[in-house]
Amino acid sequence: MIIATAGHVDHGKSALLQALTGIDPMHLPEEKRRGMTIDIGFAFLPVNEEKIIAFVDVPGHEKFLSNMLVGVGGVQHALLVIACDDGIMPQTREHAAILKLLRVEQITIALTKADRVDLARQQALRQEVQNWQAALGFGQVPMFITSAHSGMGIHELRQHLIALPDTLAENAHTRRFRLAIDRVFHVRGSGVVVTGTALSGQVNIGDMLWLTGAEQQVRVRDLHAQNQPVKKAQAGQRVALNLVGRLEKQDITRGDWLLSEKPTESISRILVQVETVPDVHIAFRHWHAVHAHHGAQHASGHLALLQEKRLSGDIILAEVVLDAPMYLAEDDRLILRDSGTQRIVAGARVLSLHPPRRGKRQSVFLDWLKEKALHDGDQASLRLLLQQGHVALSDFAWARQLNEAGLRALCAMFSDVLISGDFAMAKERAQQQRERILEILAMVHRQMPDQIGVGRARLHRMALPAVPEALVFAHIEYLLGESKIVNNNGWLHLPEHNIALTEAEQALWQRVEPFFAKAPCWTRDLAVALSVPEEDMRAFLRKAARLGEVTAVVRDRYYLTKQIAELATLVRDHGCDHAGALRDRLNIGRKLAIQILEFFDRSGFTRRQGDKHLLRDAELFKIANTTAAHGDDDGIS
Ligand SMILES: Nc1nc2c(ncn2[C@@H]2O[C@H](COP(=O)(O)OP(=O)(O)O)[C@@H](O)[C@H]2O)c(=O)[nH]1
Ligand SMILES: [Mg+2]
Repeated sequence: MIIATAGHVDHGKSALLQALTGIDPMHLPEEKRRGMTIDIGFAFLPVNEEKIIAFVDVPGHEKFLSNMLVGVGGVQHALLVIACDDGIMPQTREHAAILKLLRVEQITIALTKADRVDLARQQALRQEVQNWQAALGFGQVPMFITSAHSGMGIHELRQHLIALPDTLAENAHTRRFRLAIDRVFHVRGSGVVVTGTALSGQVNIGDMLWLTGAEQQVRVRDLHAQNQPVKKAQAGQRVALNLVGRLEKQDITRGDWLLSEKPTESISRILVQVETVPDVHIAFRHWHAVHAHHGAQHASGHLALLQEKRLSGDIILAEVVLDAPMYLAEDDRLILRDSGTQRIVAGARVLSLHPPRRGKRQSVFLDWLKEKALHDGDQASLRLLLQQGHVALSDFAWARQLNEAGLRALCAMFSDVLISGDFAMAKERAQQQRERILEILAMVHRQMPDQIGVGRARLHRMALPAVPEALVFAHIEYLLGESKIVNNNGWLHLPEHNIALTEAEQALWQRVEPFFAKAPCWTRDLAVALSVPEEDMRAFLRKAARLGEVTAVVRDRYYLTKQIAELATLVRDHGCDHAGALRDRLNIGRKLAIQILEFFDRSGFTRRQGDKHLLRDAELFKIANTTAAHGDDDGIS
């Protein structure tokens, strides 16, 4: 557990920590000389074998507000310090606002320097502070009257802090590891050591992590948590990591992050809910130049308001456009400072890492975003995304920093959701999409009654072009399994759309098939050779084509469909992608080689570029297995 101090300068934060722990958190020579906290400091309180409380001491002086923000980033508890003689001062208000905006809900208030005032003043201040904090909406806040000099209240306060529950334990098992680096050292014999607050997940010796800034993979050689050597550290602890990589101390700075893995994209635009507190004077405007603080990191940027008037319930939706990437997850809290005055203007809760390119100010989207603002947690986030359509689970899990176990547990709570590979979608929507596939197939059959059906890639494009292919293919598999559709050599059709050869046609097929052994056949040649009227042969071959037995490379010139698959293999695997190569390989005429390649172009298997026919959809014409794909067959019958 980590507890950060907060409060106005000189109100006795550092002295209180020293009284509680016996450790002076001020470590810089300049701090000792000036008697004032400048940077964050640390003190540890061992409670028992398992439990050590880490204290982060922050500076109260307004000049060092950035350091204060680093200190309170990612902590669960705060100890707000107010001196009995001074009472509530500007940084008392500012720090309390920050804790509120960062959602540090569990706070304890210490009224310090009680030895300097009389009992009446202590009680009056207690009442004043009670009213003030209640107005801020902190709820039940335990309050202690203390003196670091006389020792008054120190024992009681210490016992209270020791008994505080650790709220991050579950998070350690369901989230990915994230640590905000606030200090970097070079340790002789060990190399680079970084320290920081672990926001989520857990880390073990030997783990590989992604180091932002230096942009490289690093290995954890050694670990300390709460100032003790450990094999494993987790969320809610102060962690020191000895890192192995191609790096020097100067490659790392405060504000860099250690992440479970390399982010797939860099985030510099986010949608947020702007949050305010009654105590802070807010005067932000559209495109307000701001400084955004998150963890130990900060970046400049602008606040773009998404609507003219505030939505009901005082929800303010905005886009934060950052000048440098930040490493954010949904529901993370940012503190926004005015770039000019440096004062806090607001907090921002991350609603989405992916602002849509268009339509983000349209009411449909704003209504959706507002709904998102009204709820939090993984379940609501997934539910709202499912409302919009399919969800790529890997992206979703990253945005919420869920690990595999966390994602699995979450998905298990959704009984009405279909999971297919990386995608999730509401079963109801999946059902609609499957019905759409069946409708499109029926339409195809109506429009092209002499075609056996369509290949699955084409069916995807016709029925649900905006849905990922993998998801549509999964629908098709499902429908095949339910016998709602039939697969004939890769051609998909409805069961009732069945065309079979008559007995006479089957007999004719026995005589026709051997002619294909050496070469493709023209309709007329087969008609002559077998003494069948040419029109009858043409009709017969078209029917055989619909059944998937033969395929025309040009009108009236057929290959066996399995021969086409072999030709496709030559192009796919042996690079016979120009007419000369194919001609030489097969020892055929140049004209036929061109016909074949042009057929492949039309099918969508290849794409012509100059003399070459480059592979476009390598999966086509793999008809060995039952759900093989077929390309477009336009223009040939
Ligand atoms: N009389 C009295 N003085 C205190 C007490 N706690 C702190 N001080 C003094 O107040 C000054 C500021 O204390 P410090 O802990 O540095 O305040 P911080 O800026 O909030 O960390 C120092 O001179 C302390 O000696 C206390 O309980 N009683
Ligand atoms: Mg101090």
